[in-house]
Amino acid sequence: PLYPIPHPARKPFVGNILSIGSESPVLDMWKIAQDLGEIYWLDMPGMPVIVVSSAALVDELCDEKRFDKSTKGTLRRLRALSHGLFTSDTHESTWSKPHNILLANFSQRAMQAYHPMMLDIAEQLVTKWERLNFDEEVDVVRDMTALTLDTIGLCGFGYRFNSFYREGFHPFVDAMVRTLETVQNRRGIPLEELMLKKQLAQQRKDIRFMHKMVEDIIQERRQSGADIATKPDLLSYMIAGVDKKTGERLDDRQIRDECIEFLIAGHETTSGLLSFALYFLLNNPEAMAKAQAEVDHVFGPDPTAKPTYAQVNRLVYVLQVLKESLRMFPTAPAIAMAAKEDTTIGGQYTIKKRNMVIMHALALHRDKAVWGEDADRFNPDHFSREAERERPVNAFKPFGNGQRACIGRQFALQEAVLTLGMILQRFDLVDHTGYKLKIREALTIKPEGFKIRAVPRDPAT
Ligand code: MNH
Repeated sequence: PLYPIPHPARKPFVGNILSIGSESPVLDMWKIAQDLGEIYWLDMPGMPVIVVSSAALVDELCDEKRFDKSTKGTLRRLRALSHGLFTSDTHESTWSKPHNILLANFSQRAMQAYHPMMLDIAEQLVTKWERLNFDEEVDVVRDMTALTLDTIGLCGFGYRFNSFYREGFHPFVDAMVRTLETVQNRRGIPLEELMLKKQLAQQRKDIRFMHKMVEDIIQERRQSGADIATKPDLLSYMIAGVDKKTGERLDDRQIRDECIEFLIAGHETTSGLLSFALYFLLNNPEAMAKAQAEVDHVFGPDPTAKPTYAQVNRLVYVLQVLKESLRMFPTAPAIAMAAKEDTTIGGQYTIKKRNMVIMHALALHRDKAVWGEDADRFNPDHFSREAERERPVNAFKPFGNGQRACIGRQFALQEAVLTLGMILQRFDLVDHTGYKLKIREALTIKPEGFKIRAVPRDPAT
């Protein structure tokens, strides 16, 4: 029915739901794109889903006059936990108000205020690694998750999850991970609520727990009398901020939901990025050597010196490494969009307003038409200044699009450059298991079971 858009063979009743496993839907969609090309559609429960993956067609999706973010499905279900920036539709005040209030606090200039807190957590990571014995290894995803979670907890609302002082994670994190899993397991098929009865009861309990904990943090902050001057974190900005358009502030419920959404949107994506970057550096000795030489040059000869904010911003090659990792494996590998009115793309494909359109960033980032013949090869030179200037603007989309793009992108890159810089400053890394990449997909993607050794560098070299 969506002719001439191609589609894979369907089964009676279930359509294409079996082509897309719940284990790795986005990777499955990537495989189908390799067979069917830049656009195809899937017959999914409730609606057809159109998957778009070429630079030429994605460029049209990025036209905000014609397309917008869609919250159908997973994001809509997440609203039981939080209804804020990330899960709202663009026309809702739960998007525009926090967006207007917070945008300045995520600008490049605002990052300086977070530097001491980011450094605090990054030091905990490298201290842990320094104290490992020669026969102990690093669980990369675990430690990167600890780092990003603790960083957003501290910069977000002055709370220490203290993940480097525990065996597992803080109970809040367990509740959040369970809730995200349950939300993702739902696919809108009949009888689902019955099948998931136990999980849904657990979810209600988890949500009550998370709400209460963040409400208490907000209340404590209000009673403490701390403000932007004494505690420059996102919570202070949200309490003080006024939306210039409406003259309104955020109420405590909205602030609570934003705090929760920073955790959801901000920690897995950044930890996946750092994990993939380490994976690629270990598999590309030349890039590793170049990155480490840059760090030595910028941070200076003392391997224990604390990097300053200005130094972090001079690590341009380290930033290229991180961007190239995000190109190869964007940790938020696909996003949902919809047409504002029925429209046509590629001069021939009709997109109805009710269709869900998946912008497949991972597939887009491998389009040889814009990335060249070496699109599948890790090469930080893809992000040299000249290469960036010459490439079409919408060829690289790890952070989503337009006004609905990631508000935390400078924050994530600042944190990632600082952390990767400090790791390279202090350690030589060893892939002692000869790790073979295996990607685990939840809402985001990560290298599963990736373990390394971190050998403290000799201060003399
Ligand atoms: Mn983040 C939106 C990717 C780090 C907070 N983020 C998005 C979107 C993508 C994304 C893609 C768009 C989603 C959609 O269209 O449905 N985010 C990332 C990646 C990283 C990341 C790849 C790290 C690398 N994000 C962060 C961090 C924070 C954050 C860190 C918080 C400090 N992200 C958000 C919020 C939104 C968002 C909030 C929703 C913004 C909006 O809709 O206005």
